[in-house]
This record gives sequence, structure tokens and C-alpha cells, in this order.
Amino acid sequence: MINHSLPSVQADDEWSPLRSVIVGRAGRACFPNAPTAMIEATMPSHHVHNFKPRRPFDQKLITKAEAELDYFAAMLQAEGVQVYRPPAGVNWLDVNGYTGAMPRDGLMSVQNTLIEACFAWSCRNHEIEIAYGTILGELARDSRVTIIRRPPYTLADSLLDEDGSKSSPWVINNSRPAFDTADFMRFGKTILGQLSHVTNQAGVEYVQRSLPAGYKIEILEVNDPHAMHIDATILPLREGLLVYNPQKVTEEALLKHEVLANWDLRPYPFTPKEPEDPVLYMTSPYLSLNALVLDGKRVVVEASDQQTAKWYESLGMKCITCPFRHVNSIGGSFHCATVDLVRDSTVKH
Ligand code: DAV
Repeated sequence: MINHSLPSVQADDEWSPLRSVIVGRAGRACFPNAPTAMIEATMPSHHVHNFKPRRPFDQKLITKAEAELDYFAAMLQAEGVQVYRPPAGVNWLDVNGYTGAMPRDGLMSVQNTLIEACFAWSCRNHEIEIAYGTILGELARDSRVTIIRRPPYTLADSLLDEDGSKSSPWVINNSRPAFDTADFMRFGKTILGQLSHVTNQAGVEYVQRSLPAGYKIEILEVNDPHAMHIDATILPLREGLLVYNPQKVTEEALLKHEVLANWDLRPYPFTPKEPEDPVLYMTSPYLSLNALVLDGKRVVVEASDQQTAKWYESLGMKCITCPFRHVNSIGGSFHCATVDLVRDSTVKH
């Protein structure tokens, strides 16, 4: 299904009206089997012991997460958004993988280009092909679109120094490009990114080389010793309004970026706590900032998160609520679980 009026990929910010999107599916999701040093660097310390090789998430948790993803996808379709889904029932245990519920980590649209991540975690090496390969094939039928698949040299298993030494704050070295696409946020021609335990300088340079002409990456200075993904640190709700996690980034750091010069920058005012059931195995409790904006006026918020919904409404947004706590438990919220493929940009940034 190709919409012939718009390319199958055309999006360069986080807030213009959403027309087409991928919504993930959990499948038989497992705790990702990454080296202990990588898990310890990134995951909540009280959950590290759960990350054992070939350990699926609890089936009841997955069943509920799938139902939430289906409901969310149906809600987007009812809003007129074209929704692509990965195949149902992928057994990630068989392939020693993680899940198909978190497409944002591995795919990023910039204008008419879709970039595949060069994951640092080798248990994710086949995730994009298995979960989204068919979708990418369909999108690629549009000759106006460029899809940049991960080249084999970026699969080198060289990111951890054998002697366990570290010459930077990050657990990975710079021996080959590594990045998760969730370490970048699009603000038009400027993309703000962060270095993290899964994104190195070579990865940032690879993304920069892959961008369409005229687009550039700027690295945001964050204070996040466990950094992995920037999409619970900053959230642009519309052009000119950004919410940020004051534990991880300062207004001063944000204002170093020209693209945010005239923006209203609002620190998230609450200190969220991890729910008791289901727990957040893989993230901080700041998932309210991991939201999906439909069109700069409406934002999708987790159904139980009334305080955030009220606050976003006080900032002039309309909130659409959707249950998502079981998806949250396995790795992220609405931003993580989606990849926006087409947004109607009216403003040229
Ligand atoms: O704050 O733990 C969550 C984003 C996951 N993609 C965090 C980052």
C-alpha cells in the first residue's frame, strides 16, 4: 500500500501531523542477552539480575502488552493514520533476540531517508530484518525513498575492551560505528543526539554521513550516567515547546542549541516512581516523556498517568489516553513503540 501523493517516508520532526507510522509487536519477547557490562551500564541496577540468557518475559505480561499495542494501533488508525505492524508471534527466544515492540531504537526517518541503527547489542543484530524487513521492502518500492540498511562491517564484535578498561564514561569503545536511533530526536534540519552506552562517536559520524543534504547532528550535553536513549530526556510537544527531565539535562545545555533558541523549555515537574506491578525492567520511571505527539496539538499519554495528562493540558495540549503499562515494563512507552514514517511538515525548519 503506497500513498502516491506523499512518499512512503517523509518526516523530519517529532510533532508535525502524523500520517503513517510503524507500531511494534512484542512477540515472544525475552530479556535481551547483552554482555553483563552493557546491561549493568544501562539497566536499573535492581533489575540487572533478571537479565539472564534465553529468559522470556512472563507470558501474561506479554499477552497484556500485545493487547495494549493492538489497542494503540487501532486508536491511531481511527485517527486516520496509516499503521504498519510487524508479523505476529515472532519467537525471539529461538533467535536469542529481544522483541519487536521497540522499533524506535532501530529505525529513524529523516526527510525521505530511513536509517537502520547499528546496534551495540549483538542480540539485536537481526531484530530489524525479522520484525520490519517486510515493511522496509514495501516502503522501498517508492523510488523517492532511501532506506539505509546496516552494513556488515558494523556487526564487528569489538565494542568492549578485553581488559575491561574504559577510556570514556561509556562502556563501549569507538572501534566501529554503534548507535541506537532512539539516541536522536529530530527538530527539522537539526537533529539533537547524545553519546551513550550504546551510541559512540563513530556512530554519530555514521548517522551524519547518512543524512540527506542540509541536515546536521548536534550533541546535547546530558547528565545521565546510565544513558541509553534520549527519548525520556527531552520531548518536543509542538514547535516552540519542549518538556525536559531536569535530572538529566539543564536549560543551559538546551539553550546552547540554536534550534531551541526561542523555545519555551519546561522542566517536567514531577518525580515519578516505578510502579510495583508491572515493574519497569528496562527504563527509568520518566516514561511520561516518552510520548507520541500526533500533530502538535494532541499527545498520547499513558491511561493511569493523570497528573502528566493534566500538566500537558495546562501547556495547551489535548491528551489522548491509552493503557500501556505492560509495554512500559518491557522497555518503553509510546515513542519507543513507534517509528513515524510520514509527517506533514508545514514549517520548514
Ligand atoms: O530514561 O530509561 C527510556 C527510553 C527507552 N527507549 C530511560 C530511557
